[in-house]
Amino acid sequence: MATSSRTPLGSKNLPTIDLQDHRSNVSKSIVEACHQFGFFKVINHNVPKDIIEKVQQEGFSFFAKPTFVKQEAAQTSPANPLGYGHKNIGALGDKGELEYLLLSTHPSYIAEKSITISDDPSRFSSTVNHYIQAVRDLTCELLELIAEGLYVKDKSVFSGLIRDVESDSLLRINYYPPTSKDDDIGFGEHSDPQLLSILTSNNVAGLQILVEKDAWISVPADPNAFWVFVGDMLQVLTNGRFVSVRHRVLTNTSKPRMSMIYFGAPSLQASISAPSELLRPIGHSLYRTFTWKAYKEKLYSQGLAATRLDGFKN
Ligand code: GA4
Repeated sequence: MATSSRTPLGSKNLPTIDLQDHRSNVSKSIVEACHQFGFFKVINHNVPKDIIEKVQQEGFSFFAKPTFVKQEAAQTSPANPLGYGHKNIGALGDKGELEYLLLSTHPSYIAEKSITISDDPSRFSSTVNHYIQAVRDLTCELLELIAEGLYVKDKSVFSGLIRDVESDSLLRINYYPPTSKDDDIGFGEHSDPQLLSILTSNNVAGLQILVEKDAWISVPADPNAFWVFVGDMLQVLTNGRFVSVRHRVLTNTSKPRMSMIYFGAPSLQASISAPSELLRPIGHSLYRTFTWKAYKEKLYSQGLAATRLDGFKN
């Protein structure tokens, strides 16, 4: 893993993983990208294009509805972050120039919520459920490749957390309308708390990742690819080998951007600790063992931009 001989990273040479490549190359390159940047692009994945486009269409038709209709799908209380949101992110005053749907990935939740989201709830549920299954499979495949590339014996040590039927994974559909000036904050700087996040968008850019202090890199739009972010939990599970990547979204004046992000999370009760192989060479865990539920509680007590893992160090 080359950290010293870094080529300066720019929008044109972001790490790209071709999933059709040889498996051993793929796992090596993913580990290297996660280690250096906590971020990479995936091409030639198996998520069917029509499934992606159908979810996007569902998103566009929902966000085009009148506000009073969208409010039907809004959160029921500040303690419940799920549902429709407009400009408010979390309950502590973070703002962004967007509208969004934040959904649990459980089919029963999707079925119930689809009644307030769509005029054709069964079409909405089946479209979204198909998409969730496909991106969950992609996330699990990537987590297995990561385990392989890190020489962890149990290849499903990370993916098993996401495959758990009680996994707390989320789907977020973000709609950024054109703003009166370029480069307003669409979604402010933060790291994702889960293991891996998998993002795709329409053909409108706006996403930026932070590679070094104050060095923001614009990520070009590519509707055929997924962008993958290392989250805080994968930082803990790799005992700090990977660091969760900070990112944000800026707006533009001309076209609406729509992104869909799947956040692969453990179940609330899952306890988060690195597998023994990854305790070497330091010989101990950098973080104390905690549950995803405990982390989530902390998460929602702090603002979007917080660096939350500091409070979980050993
Ligand atoms: C950032 C990543 C995901 O979008 C999210 C966000 C969550 C929310 O919108 O409810 C949080 C944010 C995210 C981190 C800090 C807290 C919680 C808003 C916020 C201010 C769904 C998540 O899991 O954490």
